[in-house]
Amino acid sequence: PAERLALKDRIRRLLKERNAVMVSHYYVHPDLQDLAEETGGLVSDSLEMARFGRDHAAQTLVVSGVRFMGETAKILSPEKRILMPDLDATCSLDLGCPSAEFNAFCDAHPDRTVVVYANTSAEVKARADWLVTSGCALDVVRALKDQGHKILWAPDKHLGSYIQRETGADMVFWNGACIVHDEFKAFELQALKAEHPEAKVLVHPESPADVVALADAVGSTSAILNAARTMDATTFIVATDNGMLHKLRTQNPHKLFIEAPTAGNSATCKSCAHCPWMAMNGLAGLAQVLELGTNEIHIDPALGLRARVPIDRMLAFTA
Ligand code: CIZ
Ligand code: SF4
Repeated sequence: PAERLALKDRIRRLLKERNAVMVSHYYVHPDLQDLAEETGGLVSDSLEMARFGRDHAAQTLVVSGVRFMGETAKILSPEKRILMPDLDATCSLDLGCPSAEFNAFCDAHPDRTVVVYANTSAEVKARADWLVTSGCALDVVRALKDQGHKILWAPDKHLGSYIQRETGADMVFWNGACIVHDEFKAFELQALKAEHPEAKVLVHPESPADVVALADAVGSTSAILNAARTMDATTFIVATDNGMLHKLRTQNPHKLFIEAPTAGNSATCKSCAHCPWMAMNGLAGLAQVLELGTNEIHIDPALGLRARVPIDRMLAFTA
């Protein structure tokens, strides 16, 4: 604990010395969330992290999250220095959607508008017409459908099929999944609900359809926070990365939050409700990065310009 406090002090001092501001995702360690907020930065989802990074005056931005979040920040602010605590922090959705195969998939469906999730590489974004996060995906797809578009969706199949069920849009899907949300189990969730009949169930739409079907509220991390604040209940079962519990509990100290069940006790569980890549972000790595200026994100400028088009569309749509 003494070491942790010393590291946090060092990070606060270094952020100031470097004129740097920090954004943290809801899924990283509570220490990194608290540091971002205490020092004038932001804790949020990837959409608001991107917007905040773009609009902040600081020329050095520290992104605690996973690789695509740092890349999006760099694409939006090529003149800024973007640092990350650990450059190996990636995402199963990004890894599962290599750009060569993705381009071939798009080539096979030339009549479709390409909508990709933020959790993708710069190369995949560069091929997209629209970028979305879970916070705005429903509204974007609904608007595209109303304008007569047919949609190619990548990479999260669960989020894509949820959006198709909600909007009735004509969609084809890339076959990707988030290893964290894919592990939530409907049968076990039903049993937990029976033990807590008064509880409301909050589910992130990267979860399988049978888990989404048991939800009282389905939505992005921001929507889950909003539901917990406003729903008339004191007990909630939460199906999203358990990093979210920190914000949920600090915003609602008198409410009870229970983690939704995963296949956590089976040998097949790869994540057990916490993203292994988000978990790579730590105080020691962050202090070192600020000290040495290492772990900078670089994006080829021409690629960045192309990848920026669908990101700007999303930011304008949600402004
Ligand atoms: O699961 C993720 O990585 C999420 C929720 C990203 C985001 O959009 O904030
Ligand atoms: Fe990717 Fe899932 Fe981790 Fe989010 S929680 S970064 S979607 S693997």
